[in-house]
Amino acid sequence: MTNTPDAGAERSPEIDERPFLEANSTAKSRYGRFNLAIVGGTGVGKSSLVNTVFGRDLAKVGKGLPVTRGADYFYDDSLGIWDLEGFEIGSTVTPAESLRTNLETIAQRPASEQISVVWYCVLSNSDRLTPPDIAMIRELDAAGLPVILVLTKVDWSKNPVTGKRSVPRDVDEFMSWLENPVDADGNPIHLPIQRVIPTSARDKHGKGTGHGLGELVAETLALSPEDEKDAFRIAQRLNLPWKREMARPVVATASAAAAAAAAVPIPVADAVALAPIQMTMMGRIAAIYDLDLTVMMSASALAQLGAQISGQALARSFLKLIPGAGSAIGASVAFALTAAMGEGWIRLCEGVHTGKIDANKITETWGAYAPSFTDVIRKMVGQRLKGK
Ligand SMILES: Nc1nc2c(ncn2[C@@H]2O[C@H](COP(=O)(O)OP(=O)(O)O)[C@@H](O)[C@H]2O)c(=O)[nH]1
Ligand SMILES: [Mg+2]
Repeated sequence: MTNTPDAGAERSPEIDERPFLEANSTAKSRYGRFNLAIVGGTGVGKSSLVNTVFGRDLAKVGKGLPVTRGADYFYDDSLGIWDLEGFEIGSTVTPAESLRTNLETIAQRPASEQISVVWYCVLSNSDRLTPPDIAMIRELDAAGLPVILVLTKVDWSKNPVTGKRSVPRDVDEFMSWLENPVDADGNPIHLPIQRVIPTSARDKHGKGTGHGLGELVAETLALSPEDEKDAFRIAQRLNLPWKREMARPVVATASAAAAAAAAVPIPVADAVALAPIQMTMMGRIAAIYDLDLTVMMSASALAQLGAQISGQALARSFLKLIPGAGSAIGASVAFALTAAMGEGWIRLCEGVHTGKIDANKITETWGAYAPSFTDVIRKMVGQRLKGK
């Protein structure tokens, strides 16, 4: 393994990237994959919705598996999409019968491919559900699947004074009908859906990020089985606070571990002793942000990054800030160093995740996050000195 020596360091620290890689793959397999089924006719906007919520076009970048007629499975590490066809022109079986057969086939697939939630997509400017729609929704319910009825391509209007967004009148009427569905004779219709959510994946000019999607992801999370919620939080790309909430405890755990490792103060020259703890933390956080850094960065780049963040030069510069710290890293400095590193790494991962930072430039960009460490350290040390 080669490292570029840090300026001012007597020897370049040897950082092992394996703890990062191991923690990353362990976290990935522990969180698993979230599987969504999406049903609806061609052109209703299914792909646009999936691409906006999950930030990727699985049909293009994922692996595909045409399982059976009318049921395609696209997947990557954290996300699986079952694309279930609505109607099939010229078919001898009804759409509901074909859907039931497909659901039976899916039930035979591995556990990692089982559907958690269904988005049943209907154009928002329809006036009601068709009998085949209703029959299909009943099939999904009979299979024990929670169904969100997603109204697509809503043409929102915005109140110029209040800025409040509202749906057109016809969509409003459709939504009222869905809340209390009745047939032409006024008899109630059994429609087993959990929620109706009006959405748009883009504005009418084909731009923007859409509306109603925050509610859609919140409801999808609420309906997901408990042990799949983290997988969904990871797979989706709209709600960053969810990811931050998952990442913070990882930082807390690593900081506590670093403090314990430095219970007997570590000489600065041995600051790399904390590196495995910090690399593990970084690997886990990268999994939460669904970043495949092992693909994006070479192992040596990863090791170099580790050297940058865990290196002696950095530890030494921190120690300079701390009056009377001497030349050894004690528990509280190790804690602060790791916590600050974790916060910086979270922000960096967010940047890559949202596309603001080029993944190929992480090693260079990281430096820009380092100054914020000194602020964090100063604050923490300030608190510690005050506490004495
Ligand atoms: N105005 C508007 N057009 C949309 C919206 N979502 C998708 N579209 C357009 O509708 C067409 C079909 O969308 P697509 O996602 O491919 O539908 P799919 O066949 O159900 O996967 C495309 O031309 C999209 O650009 C939306 O929310 N508003
Ligand atoms: Mg499509």
